[in-house]
Amino acid sequence: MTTKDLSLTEIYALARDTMLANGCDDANAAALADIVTRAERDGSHSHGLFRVPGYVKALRSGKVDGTAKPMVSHPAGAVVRVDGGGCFAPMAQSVGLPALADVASKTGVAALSLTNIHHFAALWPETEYLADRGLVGIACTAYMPTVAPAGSKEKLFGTNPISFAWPRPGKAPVCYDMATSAMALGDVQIAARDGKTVPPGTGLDPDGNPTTDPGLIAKGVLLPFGGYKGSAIALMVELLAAGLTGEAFSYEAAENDNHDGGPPRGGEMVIALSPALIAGEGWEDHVERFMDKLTGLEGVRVPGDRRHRNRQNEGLRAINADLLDTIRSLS
Ligand code: NDP
Ligand code: PYC
Repeated sequence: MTTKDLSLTEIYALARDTMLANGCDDANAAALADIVTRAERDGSHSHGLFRVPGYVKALRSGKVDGTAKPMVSHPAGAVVRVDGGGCFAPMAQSVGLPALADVASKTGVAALSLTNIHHFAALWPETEYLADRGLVGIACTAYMPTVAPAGSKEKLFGTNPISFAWPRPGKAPVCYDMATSAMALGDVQIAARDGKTVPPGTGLDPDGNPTTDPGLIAKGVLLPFGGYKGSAIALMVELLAAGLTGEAFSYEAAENDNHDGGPPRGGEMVIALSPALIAGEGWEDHVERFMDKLTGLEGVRVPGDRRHRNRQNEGLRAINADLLDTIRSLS
């Protein structure tokens, strides 16, 4: 694979200029460029610049409104709702997350229901936003049918990611962020692009046969991680991100979508909990003693550590050269 080196400033400018050239206003372009840059900074490669062509397709087809102004409301005590007005998710989060953190810090628990949004990014930015403010964060979103529920060979679930972050004052949070499929679709697509195989158990070809060819899996179905257990979590994500927000289940998102290659309209559920208010004084030390036990075990690493280590490096990032050419041709 040929790559070209870009600084984080250059990555931000490329993403922002591409969004501006395709109908975004300053605020929407900045929100998107920020999320793309943070993904590249942390090494979330399947959800950084790789997603920009899809974002542009959604803007050009008119599916996404690059000038949307998301509206925040408070329909019930600890419930925050954002109507994204058809924006990409980061724009809606930019107004929803501060409101969520504010309520959870006062009440101990709060839920943010994001609707009328298009999510194509990683979810750790949402949960780490909360952890950076002393709150536990849980976020999930659905997608379009990509994954066969356990027992079936037919796709119904999205790749349905879920992220969890736990605050560690003075340290990077514990944070996992994972598709509930055996592999994220973006990583399957990147493996296909780079001519690699994927591990057995990742998915089935269009005839329902197991395969390690990512190109065939992209045309067939992905499997949930961990069999029926991952399938149950994917089911929970459908219910929280669509049932609880009132937005589209993955199958409804596909029915409503114009299939331009960009993210479909859907919802996201973000939950915030305050350990200071729920556990009370001393929660930090109590948890750190547990974390010491965990990290004292040979072979264990804390989820999020790889990204947080990458984040310390402010240097150049190697970007796929063909992807760069594609993105530059979009302005
Ligand atoms: P990975 O399988 O790469 O990683 C999942 C989590 O496990 C990460 O938090 C990772 O931490 C952690 N982890 C990995 N290896 C270890 C290890 N050996 N020990 C402890 N923890 C470990 O993620 P996925 O491929 O499942 O998902 C990739 C991204 O795709 C996610 O950011 C997700 O949000 C995004 N996505 C978005 C969708 C959307 O609709 N918007 C749909 C599906 C996925 P670390 O990062 O530090 O390696
Ligand atoms: O990687 O599975 C994925 C994905 C779907 C939507 C955004 N990312």
